[in-house]
Amino acid sequence: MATGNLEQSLVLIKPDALKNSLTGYILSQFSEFHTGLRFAALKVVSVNLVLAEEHYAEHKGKFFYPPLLDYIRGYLHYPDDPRKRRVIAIVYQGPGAIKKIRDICGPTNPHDARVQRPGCIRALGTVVPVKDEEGKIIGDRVDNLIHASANPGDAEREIKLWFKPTDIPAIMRQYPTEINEEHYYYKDNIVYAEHRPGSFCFISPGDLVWKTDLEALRPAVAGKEAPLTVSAVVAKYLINKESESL
Ligand code: 3AN
Repeated sequence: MATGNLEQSLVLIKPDALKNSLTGYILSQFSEFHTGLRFAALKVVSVNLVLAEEHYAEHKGKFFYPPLLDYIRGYLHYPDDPRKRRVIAIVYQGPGAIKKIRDICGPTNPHDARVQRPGCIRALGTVVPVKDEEGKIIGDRVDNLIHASANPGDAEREIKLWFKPTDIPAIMRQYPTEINEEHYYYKDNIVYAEHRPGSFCFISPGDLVWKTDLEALRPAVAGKEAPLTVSAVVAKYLINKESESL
């Protein structure tokens, strides 16, 4: 877990922020000049279902979980334009990165944000009623423009979920890596040590991978219980592959 001067945080500029052309504004709020934080990694991501489910795993079962998945995947803001369904994923690094970024984002709910921290990024967000199948309002959907890691443990989990080690310059990598020596193939939420029809090889010998991913893959291919789900390892290897159904 990275701390001190090297602390890292994952920021996601979500589809509602992109739709409202707030990217430049958000980046300027986090600029090194204002925050002392630096980019460690950045990419444009078409969010696959596996990645969305893993990112929001803690909310599984809550009424807002299904719309939350549609939201982060861009379906709510771009129902008719799949090309625009994406988020910008950024790793920031620097002293107190997590708290600095959370302070600039503000409270989760935009209504609270406007009252408690006028001027914060999420004060520009919105709240939309969620209805059940009969049309009855069952709560609110929170469109709050931006995600930011809540604590060092979440930052580590989220950065390793969205980024491969090689997406981050070596000198800025904060979590242990390993050179892999096996082949790992994936199909339908199962990892194999050998090729199976319809599977694809997502890690090959010589690839640099997160140590914790290998610690999960080794037992997973042996059919044993692993410390991490297969989805949490594979999601980043599915990013920006061609199929929306992944
Ligand atoms: P934060 O993003 O401030 O860390 P989390 O992690 O509790 O907040 O929630 C993740 C996302 O889930 C939020 N950004 C928001 O879009 C949605 N969310 C959280 N709590 C609620 C809620 N009570 N009702 C509707 N949506 C929520």
